[in-house]
Amino acid sequence: MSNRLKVAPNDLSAFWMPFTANRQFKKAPRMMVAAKDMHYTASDGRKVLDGTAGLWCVNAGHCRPLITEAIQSQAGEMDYAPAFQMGHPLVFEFANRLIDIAPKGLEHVMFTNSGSEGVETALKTALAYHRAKGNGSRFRLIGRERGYHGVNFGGISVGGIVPNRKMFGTLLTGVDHMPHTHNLAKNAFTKGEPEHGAELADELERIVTLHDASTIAAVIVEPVAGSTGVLIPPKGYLKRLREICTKHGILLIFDEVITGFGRLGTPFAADYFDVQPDIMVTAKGITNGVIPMGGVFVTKEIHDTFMTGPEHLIEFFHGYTYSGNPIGCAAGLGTLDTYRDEGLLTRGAELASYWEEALHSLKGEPHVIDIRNIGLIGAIELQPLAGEPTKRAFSAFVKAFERGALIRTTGDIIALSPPLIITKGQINELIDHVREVLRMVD
Ligand code: PXG
Repeated sequence: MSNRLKVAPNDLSAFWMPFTANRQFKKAPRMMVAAKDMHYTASDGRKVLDGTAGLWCVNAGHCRPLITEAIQSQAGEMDYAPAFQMGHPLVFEFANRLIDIAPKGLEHVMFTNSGSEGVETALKTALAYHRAKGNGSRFRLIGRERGYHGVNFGGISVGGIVPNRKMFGTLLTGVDHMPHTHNLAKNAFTKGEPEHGAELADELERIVTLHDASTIAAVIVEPVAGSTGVLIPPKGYLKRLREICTKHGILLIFDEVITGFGRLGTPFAADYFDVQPDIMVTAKGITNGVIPMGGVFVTKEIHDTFMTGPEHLIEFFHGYTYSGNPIGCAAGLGTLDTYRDEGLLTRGAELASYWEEALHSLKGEPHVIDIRNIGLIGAIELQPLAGEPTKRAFSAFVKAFERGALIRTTGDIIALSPPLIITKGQINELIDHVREVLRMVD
């Protein structure tokens, strides 16, 4: 470790960091060098409580033995096997284990290497499905304002985060967006699902009327929007979206990249809201964030639609060199074993009310204009500094890190999503860190 602790700032120029203020970071780097369970170790030796499960992915906590051992042993046994026209046992075992816990109706899974690739896979599957059914006129894809579906062209096209889109030309054509559901005037400080806003699902009817259902392939939403600052669906909203999609023959895609694998206290958000999507995108928690991987789940109806024609022909011209690679599958199986042995896919339900009370105890602290929560997700929205949006929350993030807690900010919203192994004592500790930094920042 001693070597790793001595990273000098003038060594930092080669790496162009993702979604980072590079110049600011490189002047005052924040480095992690080790991790175990609920904590990181920073490069100055301090322990940092992980309030964000890395980036919403380390659901079982860090460096868990079953996952580490599975990767180590697979790396020595078989490192890679070709993914096209060849197989290896682990990928089939992993797929079966995933389908065992998947929401009802989702019976097949394709593998990717990230959430962004999962989104592209889902959108392409939707288009190809309709075409295979003889409905090639269904080419439109509908997303939502403030949606985040990764950073590839399909994902940013259906996504609704302006800085992620505006630099990149015309994007996909034939895309439309529903309005987001965030409404502070009506729903501020709601615990759990907000009362107001289910009627916003009817905006999909308006879009259908505008374009005609016969042109629309799919609607994609995050059941709970994460990256944009934790937007929790109003009561009844997702069920209404499902009804409208079904009525018009439109596929409903749930992007469960952050909600999948126990984040809401159920295995998936589809279970929590009792709404069945046609396609479900997952990543992050699928391997506890340890090996890059994603899984795209589809119904039997979608899968079987492709399984026609001569058997020697490839049914779907899509896939990646590393789809279901052995070490990723080993990590995934170790992850599922850990979730199962420790009951982590439902542990959030036991902690949710404690988490909710702890979070909402921040009401009345400086700058706080909203607090929202669901499962083991929390958000604290701050009044932006006049003329300097994002600065206040970012300064809270830096101060929290210095004090020993990792939080995440987006805009002027603090988002919290700890590993599902967090204890009540650690919830108190995390919230106390946030309380202290709110009292410290300008
Ligand atoms: N869909 C959703 C809903 C996501 O949250 C992606 C797709 C893309 O996944 P990949 O694996 O390609 O990054 C995501 C990713 C944050 C944060 O702090 C969220 C994500 C990534 C990084 C940071 O909110 N979500």
